[in-house]
Amino acid sequence: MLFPKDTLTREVKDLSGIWRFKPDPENKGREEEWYKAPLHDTIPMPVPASYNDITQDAALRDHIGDVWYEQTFIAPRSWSGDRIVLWVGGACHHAVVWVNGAEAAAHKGGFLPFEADITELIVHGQENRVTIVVNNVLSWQTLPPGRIKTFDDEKHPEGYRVQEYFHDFFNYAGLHRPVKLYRTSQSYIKDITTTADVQAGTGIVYYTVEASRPEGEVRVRLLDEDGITVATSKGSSGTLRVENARLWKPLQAYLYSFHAEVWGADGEREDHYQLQIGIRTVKVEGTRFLINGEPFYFKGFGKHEDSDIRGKGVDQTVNVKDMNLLRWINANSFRTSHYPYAEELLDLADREGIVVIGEVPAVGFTFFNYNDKVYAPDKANDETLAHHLEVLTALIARDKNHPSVVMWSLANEAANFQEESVPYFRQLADTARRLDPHRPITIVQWPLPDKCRVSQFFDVICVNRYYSWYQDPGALELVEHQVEWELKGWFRTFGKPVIMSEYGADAIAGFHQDPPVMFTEEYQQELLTRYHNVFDRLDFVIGEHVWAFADFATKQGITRVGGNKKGIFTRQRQPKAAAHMLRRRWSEMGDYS
Ligand code: GCB
Repeated sequence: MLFPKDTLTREVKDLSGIWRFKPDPENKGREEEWYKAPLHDTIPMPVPASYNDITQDAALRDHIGDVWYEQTFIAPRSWSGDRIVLWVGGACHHAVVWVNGAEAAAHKGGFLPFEADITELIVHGQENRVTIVVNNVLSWQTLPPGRIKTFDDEKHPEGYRVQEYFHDFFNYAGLHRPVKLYRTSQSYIKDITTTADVQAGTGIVYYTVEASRPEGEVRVRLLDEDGITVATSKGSSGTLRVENARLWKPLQAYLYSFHAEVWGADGEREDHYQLQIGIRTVKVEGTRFLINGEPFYFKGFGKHEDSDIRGKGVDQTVNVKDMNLLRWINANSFRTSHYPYAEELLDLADREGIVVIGEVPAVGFTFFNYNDKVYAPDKANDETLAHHLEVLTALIARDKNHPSVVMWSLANEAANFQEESVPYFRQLADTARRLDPHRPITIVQWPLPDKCRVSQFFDVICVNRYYSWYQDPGALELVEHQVEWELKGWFRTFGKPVIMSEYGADAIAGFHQDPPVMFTEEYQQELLTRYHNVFDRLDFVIGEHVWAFADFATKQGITRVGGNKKGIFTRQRQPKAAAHMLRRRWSEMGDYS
């Protein structure tokens, strides 16, 4: 599926803005067919945004179940005869879409787009109605997982229930990404796949263009940043050669425009689509992560899509600010913890040369108890695996052409110390390699190396660990000993390069104490510094991603005071003391290592 774009043949109408919104606390809307007629008693709701923090109503913030969105649009008369598609960038977590009362699409999974051909459902030159029901319930068969807990005791009112989930970030919900309408001709480009190689300075781009009408003639052009055509080709798959190619490099991005067109026998251009691509290679060799054959050291963060008021709603203002902060702090990378981020952010990362590890929303498949089986028929079962595979496939399909994305992360902190997880992750790893043989894969670890049963399937070991925080809280003097012991254990056991993909401490901006104590800015800075001392003496460590980029909202609980405060920036994107330390360190380390 291609991101909706204006091109020489396509036109996009963005339906973002204020939608009519109605919570459905009794979950009766589907049965009463609320989509059949305009919704009544609605409140205004911005799209894209999470609905949770928009009103003053705690019941809406903590709502479990369906909410309804409605918008009207005019399909221009000039579009009649064309193929009209409705694209939903992300509906957290399940959605059904109706157009003028007829079902157009149903989708499970909150972090990836879906679309529907609605050509037959709309009336041109008149108002059309789109209704979307969005449901936020998490179960063992969703990514991320969760479960509804109902109380059957006298202490709770009858029917009282809560949504439990096993990750800390708040379960924001709603239409988090734009909703767009676009038109193509009836003969159109369905998908484009590009991969690149470099041979003695010549850039080689292999491409495949999948057209809806196989007899259409496919023509392809590659333009440099000055708009000069550097290579052309014909046919639905082929090779483009670029002499003296400018490579896409970390923090020094160079993007070529890849243009694909489908032409009809009558000499008419039927469809045109363009992609920004980079010529670069990625490979793991021994203990090195090579980008264009040069060792790359990951400096950066685990992030979240999270900001005040809009929750997980895409906001390009926040996205550009975040990119600027990454450059300011001399970071070169981030992980899309713990779910695929909006493609709008990946476009910025492509442009800025920020390296990305793309993660599937498989977070929380663990209990911190070795004996409680997670990969079991009543929890993460065959249906869960099928969905996990489906989401992985959709993620690779969406992001495969982004030069910034260099590795796939298939899960965060799964119970892969359990024997039953082995076939589960073997299948996922095999699938990722088959779908994308060009990018390394990883899984982000929680168990210790001697307990992990799946790292043999992956190229890079990513480790999350919170010494002197969740373990031995306050004991900064233990950090170096423990980090070194563990990281050496990973290398000894699997012989693969290691990224510390999470480490950190909560710091409440403005809290100070020396000698450092937990929750102060001094403690956060001191803890990170001690981790760094270890990384600097271990050759097989190829990266450090601090947890987290910015403070973020969490579910309420006794370990969180107004959210997770492990951010190096506050939620409002202001630096804590550790930001200045990281900025110095990462500047001194240079661009690559
Ligand atoms: C983790 C998780 C991350 C949490 C973090 C924490 O291991 O991967 O999602 O936010 O710990 O701060 O507890």
